[in-house]
Amino acid sequence: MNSAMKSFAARRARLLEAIGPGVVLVPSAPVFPRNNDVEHPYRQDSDFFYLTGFDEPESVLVLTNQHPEHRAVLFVRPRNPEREIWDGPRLGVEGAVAELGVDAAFDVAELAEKLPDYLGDVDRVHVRVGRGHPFDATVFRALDVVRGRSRRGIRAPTELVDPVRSLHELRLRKDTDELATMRRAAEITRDAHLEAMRVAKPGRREIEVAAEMERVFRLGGSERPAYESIVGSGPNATILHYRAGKRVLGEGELLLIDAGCELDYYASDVTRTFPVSGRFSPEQRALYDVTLASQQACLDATKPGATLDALHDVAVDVITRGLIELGLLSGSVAENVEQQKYRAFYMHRTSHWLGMDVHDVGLYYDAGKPRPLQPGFVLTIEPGVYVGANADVDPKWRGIGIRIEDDVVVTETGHHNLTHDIPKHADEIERILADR
Ligand SMILES: [Mn+2]
Repeated sequence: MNSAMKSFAARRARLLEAIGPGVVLVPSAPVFPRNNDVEHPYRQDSDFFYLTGFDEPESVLVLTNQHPEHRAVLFVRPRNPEREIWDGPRLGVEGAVAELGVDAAFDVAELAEKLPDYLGDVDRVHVRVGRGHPFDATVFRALDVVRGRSRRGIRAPTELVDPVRSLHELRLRKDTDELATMRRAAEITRDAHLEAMRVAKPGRREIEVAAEMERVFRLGGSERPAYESIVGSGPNATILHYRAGKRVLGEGELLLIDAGCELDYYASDVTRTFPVSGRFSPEQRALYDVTLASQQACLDATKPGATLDALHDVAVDVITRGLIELGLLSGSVAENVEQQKYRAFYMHRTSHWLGMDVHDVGLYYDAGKPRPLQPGFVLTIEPGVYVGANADVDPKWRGIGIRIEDDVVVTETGHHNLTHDIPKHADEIERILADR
């Protein structure tokens, strides 16, 4: 086995050890039709890739502690010279064993027939159902086949267990190889944001800026953006899930860019906001500095033992104070926080897990309590301030949207900011924009 194969095999072994007696079933991502004869670009399911390193569709991984010979079994598309002319090479059944290091592989056409054999006399099946994946129906049918064998003395599974406490717990803690990939993803994303600052001048369209960034992603080795890039100019910056449209960047406006590349199945997720004409207006600068101060306060508080709820409270506190000082909110900090008045301007959470999925897997709460951060967790810190076009404030503040987002690894002693070298201080941004 080469080193990549070994690391995937080690993950499978760790998962089997974590679950105890039982079987894990993980299907590949479905293929999604886009329109007539066209499919959406295929992207393997993160759980499946995490355990196999295999990017072909129509595959299923079976991991078992309860089979006499097999631990890891893959069902895959068989070799097919005719189809491979159209769709490209397939690893095939023999290739899956040789290249992926599993104990056995079968034609996926045999899945319905063979799957029940792996579920007999097994109590617990770890599988994520209920998300509309066609594999759900295959699992349910297989369970029913096993139940039909009860008269032969074969026991059918009685528990379906969501893998969030086993597989997703492993994924939540990034190892050194994963962190190295995330560091490289962050570097490509840094280069793309710097390119955006160079090209985003009044007169360019949002979508052109997105295209320039995605060019940097691909030239840097990234397969794809980690999510649809958000490039929102002027009032579009206050629309949280705006994408990138044909709007032309206007003099004096801010541009909010939330974009990150995916590299080798790991995401980066970064937001920067800057003035397209090169200088912040006094109102833009005031709200920008409030947002940056809240982000810095959150970073300072990021260490083992802290919780995402506590970080969010820090962000809310700094933003609320700032907005009171500037006159967008009135009254005391305590009453604004308690009555959630800040939500008129800051309506989303401050952090999410980051990893193979941009909103990565892993529990946020355990037994009702926000879970303490541990070394190896990776999260975003992304406070923002958004003053809608109709906000009940002095009109000079309206239409300003700001978010600042970094990707942070929790370390033994504190944290490491993977995206620390993407400029975010207002003076530094203005210097860079003056040089273009
Ligand atoms: Mn994010």
